[in-house]
Amino acid sequence: MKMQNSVAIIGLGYIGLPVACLCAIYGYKVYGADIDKNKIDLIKKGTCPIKDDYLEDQFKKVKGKLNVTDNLKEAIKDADIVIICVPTPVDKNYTPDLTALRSATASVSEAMKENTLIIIESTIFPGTTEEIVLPILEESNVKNFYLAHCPERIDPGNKNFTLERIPRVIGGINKDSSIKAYKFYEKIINAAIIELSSVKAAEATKIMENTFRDINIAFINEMAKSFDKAGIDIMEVIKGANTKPFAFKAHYPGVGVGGHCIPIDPYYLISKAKQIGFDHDFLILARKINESMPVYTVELLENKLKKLDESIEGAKIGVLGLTYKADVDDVRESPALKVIDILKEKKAELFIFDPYVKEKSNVKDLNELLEKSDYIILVTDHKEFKNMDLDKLKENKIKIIIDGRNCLDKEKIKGLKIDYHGIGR
Ligand code: SAJ
Repeated sequence: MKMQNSVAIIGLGYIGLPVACLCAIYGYKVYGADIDKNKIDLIKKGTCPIKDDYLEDQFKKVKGKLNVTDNLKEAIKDADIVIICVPTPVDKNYTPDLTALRSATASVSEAMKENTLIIIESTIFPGTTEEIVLPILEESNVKNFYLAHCPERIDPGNKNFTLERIPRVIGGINKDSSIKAYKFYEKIINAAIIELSSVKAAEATKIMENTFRDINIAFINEMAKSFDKAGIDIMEVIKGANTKPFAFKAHYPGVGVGGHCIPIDPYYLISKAKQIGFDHDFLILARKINESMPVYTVELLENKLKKLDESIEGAKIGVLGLTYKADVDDVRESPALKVIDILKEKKAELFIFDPYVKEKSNVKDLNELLEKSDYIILVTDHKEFKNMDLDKLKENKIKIIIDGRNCLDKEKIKGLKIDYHGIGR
C-alpha cells in the first residue's frame, strides 16, 4: 500500500494548528487551509496566531514546513489525508450550526483525489458523519475514499496532557476507514488509540465526556448557591469530599462555563436527541444553571452595594479577566463577556484588564485597574491575579471583591477589612 505521507488540515485554530504542527513534526508533508487570510499571513510570516506556550513551541519546531493557503481546494488536491477541524458552534437559539463543516466537506468533495482518507475532528452530534458529511462526499467524482471521525481532545494550557499525550477514540464508516485512521493516529499520538465499532460511537463519546463535565459543574454551582445561603464555605467541603478516594470527582463553582467545548457540546446532543424524540431535561437544566452564574455573580456585588446604600449605576467596578479560563487568550463563550454586558446594562463604570487580551482591556495593567476601581469582580483566575499583592487592594481602598473563581486568600482579604465574597464561600 502506498505510504500516505501528505496531510491537509482544514481549519487552523485551537485544534487544527496543533494537529498541523504535530503532523509536520512526524514527517508528513503538511498543507494547511483556513478562510482567515490574516491567520494565513501570520503563519506565512512565521508568527503563531494563538498565544499558547505549548503550541508556540511546536510552531517554532515546524517553521517553514506548513504550506498554508486560504484556498481550501489548493490544500486538499494533493493530500493523502484530509483532517477537518472547523468550528461547530451553536446559533443564538442554541441550534447546532454546521455551516463551516458543510462548506469544508464540499471543498473536499470537489478537490480530493482517489483513496483520500477524510477525518472529521470537529465535535459533532451522533449521526453527523453518515447523515451530513458522507452524502456530500458521495457527490464527488472520486468514488474511492475513506471516512472516519476522531473527536478532538485538547486542553488548552494543560502542560501535562499536550495533544500527542491524550488518548483518542476513532470510528470509521467502515472497517477499512477505521484501520486507515487508526494507522495514521498511531504515528502522531503517543497514547492509546481506541477503535470503536462505529462512527456514531465515536461521535457520542466526545459529546458524553464534555456533557459529563458540564453537568458536574452545574451540580457544584447549585451547591454553591445553596451554601451561600447556609454560610458554608464550599471550597472546604469540596476538600473534605475529596478525601474520599473513590466515587467523588471534584469540580469547582464559578462565575460561569466558557470555552468552545463545554457550554456548546451539550446542545449538540440535546438538539439531535429532540429530533429523534428524546428530551434531555437534565442536560437542559444543567445548562440553565451554568448560564445563570454570571447574573448570580453580579447579584452578589449588587446586594452588597444595596447594604451600603450604594447604587451599581455609576459604581467604579474593576473586572479582572476576559478569557474563559486561566492563562489562555481565548474569550469564546467567556462568562466575563456576560458579566460585562450585565454591568453595562446597569450603567456601572468599568475598568477591564486581562493580561492575555490587552487589546480588549481598557486599562493598561492591574495597578491602573486597582487605582481606578472601588469594587472588584474577578472572573478569570490568571496566575497574575492569583499571585497579586493583596495589600494593594487595601492601598487602593478597594471596598468589595467578588472572587468569581474562589482563587484568592479569603482570610487575608477579610483581615484587611475588605468585604470578600466568593461563589459559595
Ligand atoms: N469550569 C468550572 N468549574 C470546573 C471546571 C471548569 O467552572 O470545575 C469552567 C472553566 O472556568 C471554563 C469552562 O468551565 O470556563 C470550561 O473549562 P474546561 O477546563 O473544561 O476547559 P476547556 O473548555 O478548555 O475544556 C477542555 C475540553 N477539551 C475538549 O473539549 C476537547 C474538555 O474536554 C476537558 O475536560 C477540559 O479541557 C479539561 O480541562 O480537562
